Amino acid sequence: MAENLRVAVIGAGRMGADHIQRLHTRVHGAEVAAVIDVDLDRAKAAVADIPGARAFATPGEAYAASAADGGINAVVIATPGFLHEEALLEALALDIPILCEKPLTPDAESAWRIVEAEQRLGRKRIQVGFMRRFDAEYARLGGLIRSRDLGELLLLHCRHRNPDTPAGFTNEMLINDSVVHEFDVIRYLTGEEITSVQVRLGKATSKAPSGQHDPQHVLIETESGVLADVEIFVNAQFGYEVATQAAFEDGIVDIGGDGGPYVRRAGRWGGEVTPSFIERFGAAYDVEVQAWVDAALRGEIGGPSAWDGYATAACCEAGVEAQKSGEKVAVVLPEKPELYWSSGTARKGAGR
Ligand code: ISE
Repeated sequence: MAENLRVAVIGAGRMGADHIQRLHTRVHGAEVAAVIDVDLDRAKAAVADIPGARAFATPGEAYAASAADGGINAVVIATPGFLHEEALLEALALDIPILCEKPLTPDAESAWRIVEAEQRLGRKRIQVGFMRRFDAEYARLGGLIRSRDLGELLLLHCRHRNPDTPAGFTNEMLINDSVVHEFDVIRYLTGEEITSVQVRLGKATSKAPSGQHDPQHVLIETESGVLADVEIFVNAQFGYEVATQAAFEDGIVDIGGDGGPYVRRAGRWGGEVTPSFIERFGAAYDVEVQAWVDAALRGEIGGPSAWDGYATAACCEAGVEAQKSGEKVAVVLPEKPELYWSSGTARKGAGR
């Protein structure tokens, strides 16, 4: 692999623009070589301040230009999920490192096609953008669980609150777009696959757009019987909160509470509520992208794999079915392909 990753970013929307800035200004060992967006003007605007970076309307055009001059040797996919499969297959065919924003693809069947394509290639090229694994507090909690300092982990209580939802955010997206992170992080923390999902719909807020039942209560079980409950509340008004409480045999651990500064002024006390996931997870995104770049330069991936993307897609499918039926729905996975066995966890385990 060359000295620097020359990255094509596909999609210059909110997440794409964020990654472009990150790669351009904060990440070492990589540069933005191209930005691709169906809205060519948006792509051009995104590269305007980046010397040498080019704008294209399609990945095909960018790769064709690169075939002549070798301008691109890695790709970040930050388009909406329904466009991921095609972009992933194109990049896999080029055998270049890929960082794909979550979800890997919108459903388990298409996610499995990606897993199969990567197996045919014979090496892991895809890292999925589950950034919570790179958040310092989640990482510490993961370490505590693995160390067994507090005994066995028994329960996880997860709060996932957003101030509001963008236009077009459907009821299924509470699971597919938001709870998907909890599925991944529960798998990461426990090192186990999720075996069932149930969704309970209680009293709903009047602040949700029509079609959304908000909040929802999601109940999750893992292979060893760890129970996790998730409050997903995406029109919570007050601000952004992603927090978890873990109950162990010998203690309780909380992560994700509001951080300082804690200000006392004119007879009052208080601080600022985190406004959105960009502020809550900004540092985690930086660590994630740097880990991807560092690993890509060694010919590896530096985080969650296509298997993790597939397994969470299967959890999401069960979650959406559970939303509709109210029943506990089993998550049944095929055996993890050998390509994704890690040295520590062999056949089993959720891609730690
Ligand atoms: C959004 O896509 C994210 O990834 C955020 O982390 C999550 O909190 C939000 O619910 C999603 O819509």
